[in-house]
Amino acid sequence: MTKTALGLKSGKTLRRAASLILSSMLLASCATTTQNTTVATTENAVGNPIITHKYTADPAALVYDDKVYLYAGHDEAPPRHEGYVMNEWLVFSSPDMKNWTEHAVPLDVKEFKWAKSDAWASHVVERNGKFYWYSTVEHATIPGKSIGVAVSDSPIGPFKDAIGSALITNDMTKHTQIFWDDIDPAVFIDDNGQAYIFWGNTVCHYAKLKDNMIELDGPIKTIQLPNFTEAPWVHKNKDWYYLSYAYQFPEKTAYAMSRNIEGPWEYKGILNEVAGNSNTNHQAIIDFKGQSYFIYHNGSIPTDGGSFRRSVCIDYLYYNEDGTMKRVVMTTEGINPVAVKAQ
Ligand code: FUB
Repeated sequence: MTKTALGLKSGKTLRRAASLILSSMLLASCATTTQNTTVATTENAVGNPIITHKYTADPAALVYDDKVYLYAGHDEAPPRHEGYVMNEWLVFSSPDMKNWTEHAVPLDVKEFKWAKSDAWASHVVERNGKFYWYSTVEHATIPGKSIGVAVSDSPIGPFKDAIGSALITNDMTKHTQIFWDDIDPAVFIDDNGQAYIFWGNTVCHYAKLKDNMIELDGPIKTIQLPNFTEAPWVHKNKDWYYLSYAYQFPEKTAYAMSRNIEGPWEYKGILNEVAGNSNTNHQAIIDFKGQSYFIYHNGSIPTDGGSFRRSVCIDYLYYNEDGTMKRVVMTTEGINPVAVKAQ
């Protein structure tokens, strides 16, 4: 384990502190275990960030078979290091959004032999019983960031490179001069089975995917969105498509809506404010058991948390009657009202 966060909840009850100490001892005793480690129980899961023994960033979530799978990048930058150090991705699962189990590391940059570093933002989707993990990495020979795909028969992996080369490289997108515009994939499968991949930094790109999920199907297009920085996420609610994204820098989250996955998209405003102590925000949006959730990261873990040592948080998401989304209220107590009452 890279870090425990006993200091995080200081000021709460002794009982709670004792519970945290016990949990940390349990975590410490599991330090060399790579399989199915319970990282949070009803006792200590309440509150944001939801994971405190490791720094986790760029959440993506998948609802499958009555469970939520949370995929995240692993921020490994040492204290005071101002830059991303990210070599692997992590996976956690939960039957109830409160109790989270950490599984063995499912994917490492080294799995992509053609890549050299940077396990940046990613997204996992399921199709026909297979799980496809779209991952941002730095390409070893084509200058710039790129997107690879790994595949597994299980949502917790292990995942293997599905292509043996990148799906998207910087030389395929000529809309900007920068080397890091091909990041942050988000895949959406429409009701008619057509899959799309969205991605980008400063420019929002999208393209169709073939049924095999590992080839683009047609041209790369762009979407004009005000102050688009990065981190697109597409979801559907009733008859509306939503495209949320990181807005400006430091990042808020903004969103647009459309009746059609291919647009036109109408900008609707800010969904989430700048997340505490982090210049990035990186949202995922899911519905689970009748409730909508907004998953993001902040830099709130004392003393070393920050923009390069981030932590995943979850808060509720609500819709208005007209389909627009209410602004997210970021909380420290998180999404467990029963346990909050018990404090
Ligand atoms: O984690 C590295 C980068 O920071 C991600 O790709 C962006 O979305 C931002 O969160």
